[in-house]
Amino acid sequence: MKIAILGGDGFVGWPTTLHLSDQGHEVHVIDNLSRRWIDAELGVQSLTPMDSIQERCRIWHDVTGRRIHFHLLDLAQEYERAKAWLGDHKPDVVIHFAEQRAAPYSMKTDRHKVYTVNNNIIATHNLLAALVETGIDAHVIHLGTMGVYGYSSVGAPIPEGYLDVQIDTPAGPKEQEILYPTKPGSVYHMTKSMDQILFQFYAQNDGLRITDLHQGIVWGTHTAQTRRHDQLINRFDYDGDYGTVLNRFLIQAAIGYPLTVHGTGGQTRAFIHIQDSVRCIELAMGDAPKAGDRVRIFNQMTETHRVRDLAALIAQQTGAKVLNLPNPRKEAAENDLIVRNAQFLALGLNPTTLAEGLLAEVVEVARKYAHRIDRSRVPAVSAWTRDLAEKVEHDPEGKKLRAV
Ligand code: USQ
Repeated sequence: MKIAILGGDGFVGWPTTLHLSDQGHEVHVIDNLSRRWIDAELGVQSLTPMDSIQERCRIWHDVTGRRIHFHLLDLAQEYERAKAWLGDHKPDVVIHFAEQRAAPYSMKTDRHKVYTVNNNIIATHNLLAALVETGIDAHVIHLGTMGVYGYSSVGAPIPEGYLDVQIDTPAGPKEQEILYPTKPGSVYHMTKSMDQILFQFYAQNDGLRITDLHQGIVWGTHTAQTRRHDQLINRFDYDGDYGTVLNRFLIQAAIGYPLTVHGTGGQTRAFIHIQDSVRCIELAMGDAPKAGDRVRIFNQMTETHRVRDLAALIAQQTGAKVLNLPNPRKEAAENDLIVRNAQFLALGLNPTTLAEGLLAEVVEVARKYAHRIDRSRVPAVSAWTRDLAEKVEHDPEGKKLRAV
């Protein structure tokens, strides 16, 4: 199949690109390289040394003989070029990763909020409008987030996207299926919640065939394909804005930094290993909805964990210290989470869980590249409100205090 991967240079986009190219598909990466620009803005770099996208594609060709085609294009800002590209290439599948994906980055300042909303929502809408205009019947697979459901305790398992409700009508109670009510916890999560409405409209109005993957926190770094050459290595974020909790704890353990647990660490979240993430995208591709179907929604996660339990597990395995810090985020101190993921299991997903020994692999990668880590970028300092900003801990290691 001909596949366009929008955002194919990113943390999940790149391994997905390699995975699908390895399977013999014709893969086109469309990316504006914004993630690399944001590294420059923040003054951080991936823990792992990343080559340019052009060099990565060249190495892949050397290793496998397969071509990955790269197109520099900004989906949110270059609507006409994006439409022309789609019209010329007529992809069978469009996988949409082209969104700013960090909650803390989206909450840094008003400028970051505006950027995240403009980029994410316009990118999604540009894609949908261009598909309708060009008449291309591609299967759109979007990387959404578990965070659209919110992280408060509901008590009941979270279904895959839709909720059966009973409403009172003059003729008596009536059953109805609705999109699960969203409760985003950041501007980033809010944009993904709004994407859902765009998808619902275009599926119903124009018969676009759309799958929305509500993904949990991705952890790990290598996949079968990124392992094949040093220069195919995936990016790995550890900083306070882009690093996600489990990967952060693992690099913190590797460099003797205390594990930065926010508050009591009572938040329970959904997780998925990067290898399963790319496999799920392949499975979703093989199970496309038909024109006129409702948006197909999968919960793309394999297990749930409480943040403090993860910290305790890693501390026990590595001897790291655990530090409870004031939480820079506005979120419940504690939540429970039960999630349904039966659809991917039925399609043949065989989950890679924390128990499989891969935690040690990440610590090993972190130790190998530890010299590239800037410890001053480890603390998470983007606060959700002005009040919380005043309480943020900028120096969890207590370095400045010791110097005094
Ligand atoms: N946390 C800590 N210490 C840290 C970092 C995070 O305790 O050093 C806590 C946070 O307060 C939060 C939880 O860990 O309660 C998860 O934070 P995170 O940064 O790992 O994840 P999040 O901001 O939710 O975002 C990430 C990805 C996003 C994806 C989302 C899936 O950046 O793209 O959509 O995970 S989910 O969390 O299921 O919504």
